[in-house]
Amino acid sequence: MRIVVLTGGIGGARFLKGVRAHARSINADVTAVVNVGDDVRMHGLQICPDLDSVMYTLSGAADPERGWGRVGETWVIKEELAQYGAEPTWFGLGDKDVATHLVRTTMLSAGYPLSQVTAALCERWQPGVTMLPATDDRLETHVVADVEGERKAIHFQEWWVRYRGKVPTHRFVFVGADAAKPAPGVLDAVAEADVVLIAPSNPVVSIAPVLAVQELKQAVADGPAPVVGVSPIIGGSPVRGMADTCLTTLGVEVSAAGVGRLYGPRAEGGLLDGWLVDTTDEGADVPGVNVRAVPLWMSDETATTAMVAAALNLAGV
Ligand code: FO1
Repeated sequence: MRIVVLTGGIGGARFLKGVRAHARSINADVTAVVNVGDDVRMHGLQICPDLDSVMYTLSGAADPERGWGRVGETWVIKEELAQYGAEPTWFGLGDKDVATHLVRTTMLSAGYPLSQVTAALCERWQPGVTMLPATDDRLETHVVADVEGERKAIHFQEWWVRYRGKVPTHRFVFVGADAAKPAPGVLDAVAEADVVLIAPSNPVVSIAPVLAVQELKQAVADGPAPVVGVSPIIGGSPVRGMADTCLTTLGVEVSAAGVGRLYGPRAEGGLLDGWLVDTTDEGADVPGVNVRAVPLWMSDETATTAMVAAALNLAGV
């Protein structure tokens, strides 16, 4: 069996641990199609937060509290940069993490596409799933917000890290999306998939930038594989992060049903055949979509693996 997961962010990385565990138990292959909208160039380095969160989390190298960056990290480079007053000082680059960005930036500068760079980094980390960026092209999430007394578009990382999303926010723009093509292997993976899962990631800034790659979204919507999503909202709140702020900005109800309706039923041009919600959201109404309520707290890998089994069961695979 072939499982494809659309994913981004820290929650998505944690979800993938359960997907990998369940896949191993049924001898299935997993391909993670990972958001690149968070990617940012800082201090001359190309940083890919969601790809790195997946790679580090699946290889046990991620800091379990932060969910991003490396466990046992040191911050000498960050402190030295601050001593030079080298902006941005609000974005923390760990010393071990910098090595990843140096290798990635060197390979990108030599002309390797991000998908090949990711495969090269995974040689070391062996995540146990195939990791594909949604696109090798430039695609960046920018946020139109009122900051320092003016309305302007800032990079997602500045919105997320510097301002913590605590500024009047008006729009999310996926710069480059209209020209972005699916990375090599993505369309084949979707075409050959027995099931496509949408991870419980932030629907607005982690999943939407993946779906902004039009050919990718169309391939999922038109593909033969059943599509089952997992709600990132439990009992009206996101498990972590700022999905509530993001959904409110879009005028979408902050609920399991609201996100299910955002992705929409496949029969009406949307993506979903099935929608997994937490037991507290039993009865969530998503017209045209098969909704099932199971425990969705990813308290540990066993709980996450049970969620994945429920998702595949809902997909009928
Ligand atoms: N998140 C923070 O809250 N503060 C940081 O200083 C920070 C640095 C950072 C460096 C590399 C990296 O891969 C991720 C980093 N993140 C940081 C997390 C990042 O903003 C998020 O992981 C995603 O972009 C949102 O899911």
